[in-house]
This record gives sequence, C-alpha cells and structure tokens, in this order.
Amino acid sequence: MTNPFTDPAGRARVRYEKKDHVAYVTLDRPEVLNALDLRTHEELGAVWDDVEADDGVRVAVLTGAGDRAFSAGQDLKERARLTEQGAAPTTFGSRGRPGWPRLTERFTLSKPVIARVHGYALGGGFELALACDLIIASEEAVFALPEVTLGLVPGAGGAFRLARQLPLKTAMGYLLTGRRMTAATALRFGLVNEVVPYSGLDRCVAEWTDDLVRSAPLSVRAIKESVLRSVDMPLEEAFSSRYVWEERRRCSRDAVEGVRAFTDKRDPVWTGD
Ligand code: CO8
Repeated sequence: MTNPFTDPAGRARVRYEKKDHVAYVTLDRPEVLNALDLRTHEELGAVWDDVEADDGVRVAVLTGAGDRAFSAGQDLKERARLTEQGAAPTTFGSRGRPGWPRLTERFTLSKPVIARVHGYALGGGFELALACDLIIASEEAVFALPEVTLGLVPGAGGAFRLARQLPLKTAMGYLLTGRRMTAATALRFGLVNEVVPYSGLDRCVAEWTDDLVRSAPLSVRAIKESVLRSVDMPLEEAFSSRYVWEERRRCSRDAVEGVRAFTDKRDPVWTGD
C-alpha cells in the first residue's frame, strides 16, 4: 500500500508502505539528509495516526531515504526563514505546531516502532530514534545532539530521554558538548539493540519484525504500554496501576489461543481480539 497522505500536487516528504503487518515509514528528503521540516512533521502525524488505527499493522519501521542519513534533524534552513518572518522561537515540546503529537510526544502509540539507522541521526533525528522502542543501526550510524552548538536545546525529548537511557554523567557529556557517538559506542551503552554492516541492515530489521509479528499482538501492545507507563513509577504503583491494553489482552481470545496452541503442540493463530 502506498502513502494515502501524498499530496497529489507535490512529492510527499514521507514514504508510507504496509506489507505483512509491518508499516514502513521512510523520511524521504535525501537531498537534505532527511531534515525535518514542518510539512514532514505534518505527514508523519497522519502516518502515526494510521499506524495506531489500522489493526493490520503490528509493528512500524522508521528510516531515512538514501545512504547518508537517518535524519540530520530539524530543517535549519526552514527554521532560519521562519525566524526571519517573526515566528516564535521553539522550546521543549511541539504542542500547537504541525504533526502534534509528534512521535517524540506520542505517549499512547501502542505498537512497537523500530528505528533503522544508517548514517547521521542528529538533533531531532536522534530524538526520533530515541523515541522508538528498538534501534537497529549500521556500523556507519552516527548519533549526536548538536543543539548546544546552535544555541538551541534538544527540545524533542533528547534532553529527557538521553538522561533516562544512559547513565547521567554519560548523557550530560553528550548533551553539553554535542559530541558524536559512533554505532559501536551506542551498542556498548545499550542505546541500540544491534549494530550490523550496512549490507545486512535490512535482513537484521526483518528478523526483528518477523519475531514481533509472530508475537501475540495484544501482548505486544500491553507490554509496551505497561513498560513505558511504569518505568518511572515506584514498583508498588506499577503493580496496582490500570493498563488499557492489558485489560483488553487479559480478556482476549488470543490469551486463550496461545496457551491452547501450546498444549495442542501447534502454532498459535492470532486474531488480535
Ligand atoms: N537542515 C537543513 N538542511 C540540512 C540539514 C538540516 N538539519 N542538514 C543537512 N542539510 C543539507 C545541507 O544544507 C546540504 O544541502 P545544500 O547542498 O543544499 O546546502 C545537504 O543537506 C547535504 O549536507 P552537507 O553538504 O552539509 O553534507 P556534509 O557531508 O558536508 O555534512 C552534516 C553533513 C555534518 C550532517 C551537516 O550537514 C550538518 O552538520 N547538518 C546539520 C546537523 C544538525 O545540526 N542537526 C541538528 C539540528 S537542531 C535540531 O534538530 C533540533 C530538534 C528540535 C526538534 C525537532 C523535531 C523532532
């Protein structure tokens, strides 16, 4: 399936395809290293709405077109133009601006998103990857939050997520200097799930999507929701909280089917309800 959001008058900024329960979302501005302008955010917003609403989609893969970048972050040329035109300066969050809630603030997206990263993942590009559930990177991936060198802040969650996903001093080092992190270092920190040669990147991503599609869809959604909602809670509160997707999973046919398939010595057939 092709991008239903394509503007017939112009080229879409985001390629959106669905196949075998996987949604492939490709930032498609390779000539500017997949920089994120407002139109890209607007298209992405519609894509994430569809990923969540379409029961046929079980996992999404976010990547960048071309062979140089996942994304070089906010479109700095557009930003400079907007500033000249008197637009308000940006800060943390994107409420009121195109594409809101962006992936970085889409706290209720219940399906897993994999970032497939090759080349630069800088600024808002790194922030997008940090907001994904898994990151699979090529050996040439480069991560950085250069906002500090531009008089900006990593307002799309970089300051908040890096400090949660790395030890504090390590995160501070990257945040306060904008230094680059290689794929090998990111792997050592546990910030990415796997690093493979570029030639094996698609195969590696496919192994992950195959495993995710084989998993029970309501279990996947319930686990993602409960992990992300509880990660900053005291344990007692985590156990006693209500989780919407867990309530659906618990009473689902799939919860019966999975155990029955095990006892019948056959593969389960998931219906997602
Ligand atoms: N915005 C606009 N255009 C860009 C961007 C960008 N972020 N990055 C690269 N480009 C363009 C270049 O201008 C160039 O186009 P042109 O030839 O027309 O001038 C083309 O992409 C190729 O880039 P380069 O010629 O610069 O390629 P190099 O190999 O020499 O350098 C670099 C590659 C090092 C990646 C370099 O392009 C660079 O430093 N880019 C800027 C990276 C950056 O600082 N990103 C952070 C931006 S701040 C930010 O993202 C804040 C996020 C806030 C929220 C966002 C929402 C999620």
